[in-house]
Amino acid sequence: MGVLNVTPDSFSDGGRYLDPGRAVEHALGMAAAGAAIIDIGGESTRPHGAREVPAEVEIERVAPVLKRLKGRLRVPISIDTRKAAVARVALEAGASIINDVSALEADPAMAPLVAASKCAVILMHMRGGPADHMEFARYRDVVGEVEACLAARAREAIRAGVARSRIILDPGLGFAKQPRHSLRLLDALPRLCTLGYPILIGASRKGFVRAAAGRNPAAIEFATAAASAIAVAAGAAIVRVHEVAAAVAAVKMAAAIKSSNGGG
Ligand code: PMM
Repeated sequence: MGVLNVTPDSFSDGGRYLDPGRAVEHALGMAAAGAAIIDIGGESTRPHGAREVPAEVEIERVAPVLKRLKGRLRVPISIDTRKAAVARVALEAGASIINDVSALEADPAMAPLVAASKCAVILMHMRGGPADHMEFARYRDVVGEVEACLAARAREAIRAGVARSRIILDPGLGFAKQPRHSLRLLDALPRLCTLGYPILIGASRKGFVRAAAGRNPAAIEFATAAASAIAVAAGAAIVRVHEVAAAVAAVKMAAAIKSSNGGG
């Protein structure tokens, strides 16, 4: 999954793709580089004080990009939003996945919309909101608590009418997580996979990657690719990244090693 942040203030690429022409070019470039999904977001959810934006502003940012991508992108589009009004516009404009970092909790209109539209949905684990989640980064058993919360959010979505087969779960690395929590969750990925849903991992350029690999931009990309390979080897179905070419190579390597089983 290639990330397209149409925002002025996202963590690593804020402001780069606010111009719809540049955003479209970047989406097409990521698809050409092998992205299987393009995730478009109009609200920054970076740690430490992301600003909340009204639905109209998010729509103003993402709608022109979706409109220009229509008929030009061969891969599914996911919309990274917590707001039903934004999701509705995106679905009408061709998106087929809703990536909700609040796991359908932020907007009561979201679950009925997902249920009625038959799109896929990504339910991500977070505590608090994008502006204050780091205040809640305290756990006794981070893996057990995240696992229980994701299972509960999935049950809630199913109760609201969302088909089980359309649900993807995400432990939300970096969201209400200290670096050690994100690392622990990545290490425990096989256990999260036993929940029985496809798992998405978003490690790209996050603080825990920087903490492990240093702040050099090249080192951050190499470490992100390593995290993507390890995530896929441990069972992740989707990795959400900014640098698609590196992730595709890393994922292909992990898949090749996995499929060698039985090769003699
Ligand atoms: N991370 C960010 C934004 N949206 N969505 C999902 N499902 N999982 C993530 O890990 C995730 C996300 C923040 O990263 P960015 O600001 O660099 O896009």
